[in-house]
Amino acid sequence: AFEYAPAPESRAVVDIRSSYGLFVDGAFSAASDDGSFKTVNPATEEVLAEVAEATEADVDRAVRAARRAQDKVWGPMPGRERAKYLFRIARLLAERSREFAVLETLDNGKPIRESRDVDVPTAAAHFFYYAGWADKLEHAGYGADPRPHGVAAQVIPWNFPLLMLAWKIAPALATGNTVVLKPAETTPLTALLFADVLRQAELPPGVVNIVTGAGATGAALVGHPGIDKVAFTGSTAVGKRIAREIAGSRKHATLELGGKAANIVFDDAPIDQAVEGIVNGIFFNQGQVCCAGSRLLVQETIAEELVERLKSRLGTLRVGDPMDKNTDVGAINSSQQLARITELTEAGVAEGATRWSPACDLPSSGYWFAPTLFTGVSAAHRIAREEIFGPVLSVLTFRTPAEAVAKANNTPYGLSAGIWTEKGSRILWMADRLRAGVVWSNTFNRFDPTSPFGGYKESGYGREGGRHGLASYLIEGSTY
Ligand code: TXE
Repeated sequence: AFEYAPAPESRAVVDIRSSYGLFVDGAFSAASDDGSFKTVNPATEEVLAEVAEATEADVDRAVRAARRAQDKVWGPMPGRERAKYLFRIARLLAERSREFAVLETLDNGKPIRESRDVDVPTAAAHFFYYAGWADKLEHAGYGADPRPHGVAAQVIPWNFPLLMLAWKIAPALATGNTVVLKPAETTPLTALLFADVLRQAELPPGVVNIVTGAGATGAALVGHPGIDKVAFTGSTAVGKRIAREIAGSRKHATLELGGKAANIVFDDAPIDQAVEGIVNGIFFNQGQVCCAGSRLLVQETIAEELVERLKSRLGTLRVGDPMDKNTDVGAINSSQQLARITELTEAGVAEGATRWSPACDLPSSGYWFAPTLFTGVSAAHRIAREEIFGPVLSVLTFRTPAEAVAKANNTPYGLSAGIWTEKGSRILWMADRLRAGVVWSNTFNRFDPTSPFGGYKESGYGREGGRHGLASYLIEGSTY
């Protein structure tokens, strides 16, 4: 069901309306003050659509609808009935995957190959996976009849708009919660197409509500007294603000925040495979990935050779039109994000690191950043410490496994890490000592609905995915 002919030549594949409303209580409507904002194609700066900007009154209406639906319909519904809806949603996502892939690429700027092969199928896989849990919650490990929190506020970012929606909505619905979700302001369109899927699936009104808008809408939602549980993915700065705001309230929260992952390559690593893994680790989705392998830690003995190999591989990356199925690196999502990447890379040069990019012609309109490699990076440099969230790799070296661990852990973040070596015992030794929620070995950026994902330290708390992902939506499973 996930296969379809690639090469969607144009946006004719998906019907993009000129304006979109909020999705509340099963219907689309304008904002209470008729306010709206524009969403653009970051590859062209062309306006794709005008989208309603939810006010506090709209958020209130959405939370009330979610509460009614939880009390009257979704909460009392047996798990096996909820499962039917989730399976239906999963099937519809798979059937309409081409529309979703094209719309995601137009609104986000990511290569169509990624939205087609990763974002959309993995989103559908999450609904299939959690559909399977809905009637088996007694096996989740939280007692015979675990209870949902009630109404969940879910705020998501722009880097994986549909996939983050699936990570949030699927476990919430499987456990009997209802939802008010706010997509990011630069990528609202696949969430609104998803609302159409919900209507097709005949999900009862109010079970999922989608309020579009910027940070103020998110703040109104998270702060609403009718919310029982908050799930946030985004910047560490906003995550901390949310944690402060709900401290002392009855709300539970999970926060999935930034990262600065180390991708650690030992001298016995299968080098060709490692080069591909490093490239995938930092250039997948233009590096706009919380778990991106943005710090390459390479063993000193092979550093020179690996950097040379990386440079020649970077020279073959195709940067440009995200709708071209051969494109490897697409557009940066917004002008703000481009400005942030530019500022941090300029700081890298100013602080003394050596910058290198392959020759590539970037389109004249849209938001673009060439794949970039920094050598001569020290741990004190901003490019080694701060999340850049762009196609920028900083190379550092180490001599011993213990030094690799120390350098990898020398960050306020702790979301993910990668290890490349032929030695199984070394993988286990390292994984035990790395302060990261996810550790990949001889691969990177693999996502699977059965595996928990989440951070240590300033990367947040709580886990999404797998059986662990049910916990934060159940009273008996929640510790936060
Ligand atoms: O994030 P924000 P931004 C990192 C990445 C990036 C930086 C800034 O380093 O460069 O954050 O990105 C909503 N109350 N990540 O500014 O603002 C907002 O509308 C409630 C890593 O885009 O955190 C959007 O829906 N919600 C990250 C969502 O929060 C608020 C993914 C994320 O936006 C709010 C994204 C408020 N006060 C950025 N203010 C990851 N973990 O993957 C904003 N929002």
